Amino acid sequence: MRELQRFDGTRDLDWDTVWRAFEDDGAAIVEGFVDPRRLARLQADFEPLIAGHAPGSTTAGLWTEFHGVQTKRITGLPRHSEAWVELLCDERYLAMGDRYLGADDYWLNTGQLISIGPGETPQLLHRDELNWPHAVREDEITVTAIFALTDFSEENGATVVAPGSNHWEGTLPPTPPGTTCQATMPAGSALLYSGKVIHGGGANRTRDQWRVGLHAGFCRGWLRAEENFQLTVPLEVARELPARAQYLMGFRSYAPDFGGRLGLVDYDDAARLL
Ligand SMILES: O=C(O)CCC(=O)C(=O)O
Repeated sequence: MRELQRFDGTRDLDWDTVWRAFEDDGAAIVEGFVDPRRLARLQADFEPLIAGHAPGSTTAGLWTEFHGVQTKRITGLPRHSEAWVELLCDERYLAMGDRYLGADDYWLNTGQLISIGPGETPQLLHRDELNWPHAVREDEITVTAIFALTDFSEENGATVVAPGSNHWEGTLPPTPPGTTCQATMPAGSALLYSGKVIHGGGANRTRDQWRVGLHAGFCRGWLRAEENFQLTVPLEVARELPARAQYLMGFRSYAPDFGGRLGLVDYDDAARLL
C-alpha cells in the first residue's frame, strides 16, 4: 500500500521536496509543524469549546452523514484563540496558498475544529474542489492543512487519503481496495493536501478517544469560501486581528493583479469599515 511521505518540521526543511511529494501524492505530512508551546496553547484554548459542543450537524440529508453523527465541528475560531490566528499567519502555511493559488490571491476557506468521537463511521471520500464543481480546472482551486491537535491513529480516525488520486481521471473516481492509507501523525503535525486528492475523515474505533484536528484550507479569491467569517467572527474581534488575517477572512477586499476588485464597500476597500 502506498503511504504518504512525511517530513520533520522541527528541522530546516527543504520545502521544494515537500511540495514535490504534495504534487506527486496529493498530500504530505510535516511532523512537528506546530511547536510544542503553540500546540499547548491551541489545546488549552479549544478544550472548553469542544467540551461544550454537541456532536452531529443540524443540516439534513446527505450532510448529516458527511459532517458525522459523532463528530463535533466548530467554526469562528479567531474569537477563541490568539494562537490560531498566529498559526494562520505562519509563513510556511501561507507558502502553500501562495504557491498553488497565487500570492495573496486566496481566502481562508474555513478554519474549523473537527473532533471525531468514539463510534464515528468513515466519512464519505471526496475531493475538496468539488465544493465548486463548475470551477474545477487543471490547476488547484483549493488547498488545505489539517493540523493535528491530538495524535492521529488508525483507530481514532486519522484522515484517509488515496495517494496519487490527485492525478486520477473523472470527477470522483472510486478508490479500489489497497489504494488508500491513513495520515497517522503525532499531535503538532500538519497534513497538507491538494483539493484534487480523494480523502475523508477516518472511522473512530476507540471507546474513549477524540481525534481533534484543525481543518484549515484556502480557496481562490474569486470563489465563495465555505465558512462565512463575517458572521462567525464579530467585527470587534476582526478589528484586532493582523491585517493578513483580516484579508484571509474577507474583512478586506479582494484586489487581484488582473481583473476587478471584489467584496467592496462604497467601491473602496472593506478595510475602511474596520
Ligand atoms: O477530519 C478529517 O480528517 C477530514 C475532514 C474532511 O475532509 C472534511 O470534513 O471535508
